[in-house]
Amino acid sequence: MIWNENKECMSRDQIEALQSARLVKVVNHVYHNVEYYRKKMQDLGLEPGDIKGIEDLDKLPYTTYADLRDTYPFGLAAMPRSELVRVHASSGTTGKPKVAVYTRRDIDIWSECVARCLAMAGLTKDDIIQVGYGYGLFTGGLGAHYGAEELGAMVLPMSAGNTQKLIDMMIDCDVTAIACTPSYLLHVAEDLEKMGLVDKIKLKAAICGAEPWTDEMRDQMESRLHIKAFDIYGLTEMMGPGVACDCEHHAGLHIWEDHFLPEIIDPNTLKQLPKGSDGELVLTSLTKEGMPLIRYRTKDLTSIKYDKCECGRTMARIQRFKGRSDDMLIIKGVNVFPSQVEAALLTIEGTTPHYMLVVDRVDNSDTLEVQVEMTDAANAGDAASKEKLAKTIHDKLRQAIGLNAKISLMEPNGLEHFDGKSKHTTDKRKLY
Ligand code: DLL
Repeated sequence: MIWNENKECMSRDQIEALQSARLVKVVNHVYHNVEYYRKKMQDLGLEPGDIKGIEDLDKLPYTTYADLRDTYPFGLAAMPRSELVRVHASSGTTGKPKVAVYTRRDIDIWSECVARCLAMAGLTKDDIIQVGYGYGLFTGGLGAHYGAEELGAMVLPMSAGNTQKLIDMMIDCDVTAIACTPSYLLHVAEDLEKMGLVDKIKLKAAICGAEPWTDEMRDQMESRLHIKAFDIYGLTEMMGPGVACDCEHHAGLHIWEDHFLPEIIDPNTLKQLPKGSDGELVLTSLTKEGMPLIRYRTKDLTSIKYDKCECGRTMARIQRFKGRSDDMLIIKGVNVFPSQVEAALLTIEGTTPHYMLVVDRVDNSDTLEVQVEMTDAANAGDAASKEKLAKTIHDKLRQAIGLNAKISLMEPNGLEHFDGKSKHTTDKRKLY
């Protein structure tokens, strides 16, 4: 089912006319209400009147994580505090998270975007949807929740973590759809199989995202749980889940172009690339009031297809993600930057800045091992002092990144040292 046919099936001319009108409006909005943007534009000698439509997009400055960090927490808010009704956040490269703020209308638009995605997965008001994304500052839980309510479905706000309860409720309440990370769904599948309960579930669809996943993972979910699995994309800075989602043809993720204006740029030259090229996805908020972002560099590497999809929707499709242009890892759905680990290690006596994050997936669950070189003094200590050091590192990292890592203490020079740009991650999961 198409949730909003008037918008999702517009002709390319209509889409571009709407985008141009909305771009002019949002540029005026940020110029007049966000000092940071006004200054950025003035530094380039730009005035709002210079932007007449999407053909002028590349005159505008980019926005990056650094801009969010410099203005943390509310420096990019474009509405008075009294109009802002919600805050969400996600990890940044160092201590400060990326914060997003929303007006009531922003939440309504977000809900519609997610409702469109759920409808694309074949769901209606008759469905019973379990939300297994985390509720809280993370956008996954509340984003999927509001979208499911907008659809009119019945929502079970489970959050992530208690798999036994999720399975019990899934069976007792005849749950027909689940929204959670793809790795968590495979974990649920495994538990259902172990308990011999796969035949007892009524699940027909899963809406999975927040981390990269593969076609092979989709095949596994579909064959083991007898469901259809859909890919949903989004990021806190732009809104949360529901920026894009794939339809039953799985030919890319339809991006809601009436709310987000996509471009692909070369992450090295920062030049806009022709349609269809591979590069970094850059998004401009077209309708957000609370904190619209202009040309936000997502760091996600992909390409975009603009031809009409067999499903009838005309909205462009983001192709399979090919990686990121920074070193962010997504572990158990949590965004982790090596720099966060490094900052934590620097505060612990006995460690050096030589470390490696080794990520793997064992029994469908992500694992993180942090290998850390000790100083000579720490290395000379006895087993008890090393155990204490490993525990201190574990606890500090848990505080810094919210994950339990296995800590492997290495002897001095036990890890490779780099002359040029150092490499701090080894990802064995092959997700891209
Ligand atoms: O992960 C929002 C979300 C929640 C999306 C629930 C889908 C479902 P952040 O925590 O800000 O927001 O992380 C955003 O996660 O830039 C991508 O690198 C990655 N990501 C999100 N969805 C997908 C996906 C949420 N479907 C970052 N495929 C993004 C690949 C994804 N990567």
